[in-house]
Amino acid sequence: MASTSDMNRFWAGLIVEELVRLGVNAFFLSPGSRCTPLTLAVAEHGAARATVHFDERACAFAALGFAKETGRPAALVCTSGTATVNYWPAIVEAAMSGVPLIVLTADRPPELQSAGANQAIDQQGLYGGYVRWAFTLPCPSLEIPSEMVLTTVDQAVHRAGRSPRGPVQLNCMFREPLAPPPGEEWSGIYGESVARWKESAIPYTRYAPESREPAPETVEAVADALGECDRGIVVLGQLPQQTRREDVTALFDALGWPVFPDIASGFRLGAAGRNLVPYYDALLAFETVRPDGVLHLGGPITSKRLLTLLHDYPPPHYVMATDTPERRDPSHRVTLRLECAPDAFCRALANLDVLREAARHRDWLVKASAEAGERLRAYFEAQETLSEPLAARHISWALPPDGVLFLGNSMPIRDMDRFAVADGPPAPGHVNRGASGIDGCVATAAGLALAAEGPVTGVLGDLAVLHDLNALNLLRGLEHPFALVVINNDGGGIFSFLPIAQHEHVFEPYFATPHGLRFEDAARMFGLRYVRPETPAELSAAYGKAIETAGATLVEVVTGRERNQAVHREIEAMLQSIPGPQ
Ligand SMILES: Cc1ncc(C[n+]2csc(CCOP(=O)(O)OP(=O)(O)O)c2C)c(N)n1
Ligand SMILES: [Mg+2]
Repeated sequence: MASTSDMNRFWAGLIVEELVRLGVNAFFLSPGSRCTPLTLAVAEHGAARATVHFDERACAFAALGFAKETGRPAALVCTSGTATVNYWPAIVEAAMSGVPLIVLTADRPPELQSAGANQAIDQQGLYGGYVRWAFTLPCPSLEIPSEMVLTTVDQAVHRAGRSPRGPVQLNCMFREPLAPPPGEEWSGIYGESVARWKESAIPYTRYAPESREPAPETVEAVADALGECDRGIVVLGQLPQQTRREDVTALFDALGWPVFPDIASGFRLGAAGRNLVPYYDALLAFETVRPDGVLHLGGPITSKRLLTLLHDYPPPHYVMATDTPERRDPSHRVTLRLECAPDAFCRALANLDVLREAARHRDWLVKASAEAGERLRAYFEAQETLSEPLAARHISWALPPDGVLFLGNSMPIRDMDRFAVADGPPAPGHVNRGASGIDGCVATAAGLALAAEGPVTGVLGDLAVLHDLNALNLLRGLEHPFALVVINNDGGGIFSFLPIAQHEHVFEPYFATPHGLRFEDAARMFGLRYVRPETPAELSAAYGKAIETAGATLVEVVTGRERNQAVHREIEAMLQSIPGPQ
């Protein structure tokens, strides 16, 4: 007879080993008792890589960041009760931005459900429509064939990784005793079929990869639609991590249309390519920009102005190719939709020679964007005080060549999108734009850093950092340099740009929410280096040093919300006078 703790150990071992065989070897765990069998299985697995953080909310965001950077699912392990609910925000973000996660929630056995047992909540279906699949594994038992555990893990990883990618929940019930008694010999594994699996090194059920190629007739339909356009544009949203950049660039060249690259596309920073229009946002007021055709590749775009333009002037042809089936069309403008890998689509379309060049339109856009870049360069060079656009500009220029960037929601992503240099080093701009929360940003950046091969820069607002303060703990002991640039404008600077800013009686206390805090003591508490530059030259030196020194540095850039608004207005006015097309 196998003991309960033996069976717990057996099933947890099957789960972890099968995950590792499927390439899911990064585990993010939080301490707790009910998950003991899973925690032990991870801790004792030679190929499992464990990150432990006490706060499940931040731990889940770290897993999200890790999965973003690697393109592979990361696994989460937590105990039962409210611990599981703390995963919610990251699960929502992962679902909405298509990031695969395997969420292992430990649960109490059926006899302790709805019976007033301690730390027992209803965890089945907890995450509702935000998981691609949810399954409750019953308490480990010899009555149940153990290969069921393996096919469950195989199915979970398949559902997390197939389109639409996202999180899955395996709710794992365990009965006490959870840990083996000290000194107890483990009887090994049970079941003939599983013994065969144990001898091999491959997953029990292998799923054949799904096709990511678009159907040829659909590509022809796209070519027909786009062939009718005189003023087409390519809009580049966030592209999947595994996208082959050269295929996308080959399409730009073949198509000859102007390309508007979002900051998250991987083409905005280090924007090399003859058709790229990095400063398109500054040019959207010109009538000539109203496109009659849009080819949108990848995820959503940050530019509010571009969204408004496409809403106000519906293009007759709007083709969107992304690797999810979801409707990503808030203005309801898409006329032809392809679910496929954007690079596969680019390869297929580049081979069809039926597209009409939009040369005049493009040439002006490319020229005007270069003019905008020149004006921004001159403007920022003359600045002697720190500002938020200047910080974005500076970091985009000083990023290390192999660097990874994470941008917090609110102003950091917007400022980088609009003001970053185009001819600096290329870097993928990671963002949490699925649900655009200001939560979990430090942890997401930490997760990226745990996966990245080189230095990581996070640019975050002060409220975002305060919201996720305990995630600073995840930055301790990082191997590579990590620069956490905190733009401290004493509250939510973005709200100054909204009409509510005119309502003085409520604005400061209810919206801007100033706190008067500085981050030096927080950095000290978590053992991070700290620096607070006062001038552009000091920022340059401080960031340069931070990004070259192993471990984390918190770089606090103190700005003011009022001045920030004034700087934005000044830049706006300067860019508005760019001459239109002749
Ligand atoms: C979890 C969450 N709560 C609230 C919001 C609403 N919100 C959007 S921006 C913002 C202010 C962010 O302030 P900060 O991080 O300092 O950035 P800043 O606006 O100053 O650039 C808030 C509260 C949100 N997006 N997510
Ligand atoms: Mg702020």
